[in-house]
Amino acid sequence: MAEHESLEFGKADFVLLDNVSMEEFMANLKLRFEKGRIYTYIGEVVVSVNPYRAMNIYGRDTVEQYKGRELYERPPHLFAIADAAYKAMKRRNKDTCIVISGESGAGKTEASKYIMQYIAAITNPNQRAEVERVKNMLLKSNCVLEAFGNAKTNRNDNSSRFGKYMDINFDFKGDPIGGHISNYLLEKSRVIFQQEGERSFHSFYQVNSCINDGADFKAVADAMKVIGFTGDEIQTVYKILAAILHLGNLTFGVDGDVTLIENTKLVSVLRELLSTKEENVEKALLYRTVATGRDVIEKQHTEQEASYGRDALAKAMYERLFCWIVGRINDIIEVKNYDARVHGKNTVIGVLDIYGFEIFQNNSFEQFCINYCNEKLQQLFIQLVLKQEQEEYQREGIPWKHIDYFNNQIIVDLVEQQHKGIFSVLDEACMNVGKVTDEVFLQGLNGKLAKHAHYTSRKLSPTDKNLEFDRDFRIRHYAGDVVYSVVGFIDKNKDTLFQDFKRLLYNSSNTVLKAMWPEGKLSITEVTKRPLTAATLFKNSMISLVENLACKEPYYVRCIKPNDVKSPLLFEIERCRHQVEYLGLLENVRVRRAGFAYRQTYPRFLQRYKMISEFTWPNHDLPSDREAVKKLMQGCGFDHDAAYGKTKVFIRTPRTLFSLEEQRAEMVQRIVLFLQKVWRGTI
Ligand code: AOV
Ligand code: MG
Repeated sequence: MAEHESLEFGKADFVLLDNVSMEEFMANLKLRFEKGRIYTYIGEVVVSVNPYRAMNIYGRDTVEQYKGRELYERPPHLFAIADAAYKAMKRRNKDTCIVISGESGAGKTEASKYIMQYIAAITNPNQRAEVERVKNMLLKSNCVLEAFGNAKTNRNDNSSRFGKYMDINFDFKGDPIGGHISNYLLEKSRVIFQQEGERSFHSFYQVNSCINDGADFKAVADAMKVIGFTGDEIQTVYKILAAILHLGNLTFGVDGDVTLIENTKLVSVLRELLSTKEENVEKALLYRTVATGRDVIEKQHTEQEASYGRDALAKAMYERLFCWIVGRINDIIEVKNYDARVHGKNTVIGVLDIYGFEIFQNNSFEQFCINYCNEKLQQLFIQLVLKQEQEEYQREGIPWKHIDYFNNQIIVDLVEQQHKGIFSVLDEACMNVGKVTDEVFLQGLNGKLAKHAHYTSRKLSPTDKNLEFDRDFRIRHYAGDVVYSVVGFIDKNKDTLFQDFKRLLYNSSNTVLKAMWPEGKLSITEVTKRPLTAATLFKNSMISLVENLACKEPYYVRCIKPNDVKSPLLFEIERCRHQVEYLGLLENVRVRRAGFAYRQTYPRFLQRYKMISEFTWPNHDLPSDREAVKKLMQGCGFDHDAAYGKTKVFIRTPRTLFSLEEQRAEMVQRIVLFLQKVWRGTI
């Protein structure tokens, strides 16, 4: 429990509620929000409510208050979680990760930045120049990635349109020496289309330097310089942005049976920006090269195909640019010349900040992927916090009354299962030799999933008012129902980009641009492999992300959005209750409350604490380590706070562990003094 807060701010840890009920949970959350206490614990999980106003709780003085402290010594804060992850990494050599979840606009990205700031602030006490440089680059990379990967949506003015997982590497001293960023599926369709009230990626407005965005332009360009992008590289980045903007203005027409570009002046501009030949630009926009058997022919686009190609090019250029930026940052920040034999284990803290669950007026393939990603993270939370925990008590023979929770594995399967899952049906529809349309895909879904409790469609539920159109299908997600329109799924999944564009850009005399398109090197007859679909790529990347997180010691931040109008004053109780429900927070409290904060195998426990008890120091003569630990705990008066499993001792409250640690430190000190005396011969 955080002791330094008076009760007028409510309970600092939901575990301390008198009754674990939704009413009490919500009353506490609301009270704390209204008193400006935006963080509350559930054990080691931080629940955060977006304050929608600047809070004076992230400064140097606050950092000092949390540095090196135990979690429950100070009021709940992100810094305490960051410190706990850092300590686990440093003291126990554990790779850790901080998983930040919550719906769009709940405060994940802000939280991830504060966590990184905290880690930067508490490390490198010796001010080593190299470490300072790395820290600076890690912090600056956020600014660049946000400019290119975030956009205003109807849910959040600075919404992440890509998923980000950042590993920070530490040396044996606990100082950051590098990092690595993994990015997940950028919502590139935003380049060519935005829903009403939304914008494209921030970067476009920054090059155009319209209101407010001019200063950001300078900040981003400066950040790129600091990170180590060359002048040529930065210039190319802005040329590509300009080229994409011009592509957006390019229109096609027809003259007889010839497709042509209406505003040909733009072709010269594009040639200039992309350092290619003018005729090649025009040709790539109007024709595609196809191999028929041994022959290679040039086939003219219809007007519609040309427009499709133009849009695909704009999206692909932006996506490549984004991935290239991430790749360049990785080249620069990755750990070099680390020799584990000399430097000890290189450990990492991973920070995951991904796009949150979202429901828009119109939900398409992108929302489907984003929401699937949130299902995966919820499943990870369930596995690590609700399921494994309870299974371990049972395995160890600790008396335990099972706490029920909604397991969303069924929805994860609905999306990703082989053969039957939605992604499989989609891929199958894309491979169809005959007609490949969104409708065929929808028929496939209806055929395979008609009986699934979490799937329905207009065809299956014709009287359902929420399913307005024939193209609609609905998924009952863990966080709520979302109606998706099937329109565009096939195209977005196939993600076709004519080879001619790849060759065009590969043949650019701008070496930075050329490097983004290595496969343009292949001639038409050499391209044989069908590329993986967008859905398959995304699914694979999500599965490997979850595997990566699961092998680290996880820390959780669960973000809640208090209202939909970005108000610092409004705590919409129903809106919040819904989030508390689907995040499984009440179940989290129940498991935590009935459960144990700490566990350790008997031999390892003895190894660490045996010196604090006369029964176990230096060795015990009890029949088993289990008995010895029991005796030790009884002797210290902690027996009431412990349970003894088959192989492990479980300790309920962190405070007991803290006392054990204190006693151990005291004994170690005494033993050292004693040994020194022996050494000097004074005993
Ligand atoms: P998200 O990352 O969870 O949404 P953000 O972190 O971008 O949400 O937060 C949205 C906005 O809420 C920010 O731009 C701030 O204005 C405000 N905000 C959030 N946290 C704080 C805080 N601790 N203090 C002050 N203001 C805050 V999304 O990326 O859309 O899923 O996909
Ligand atoms: Mg975000």
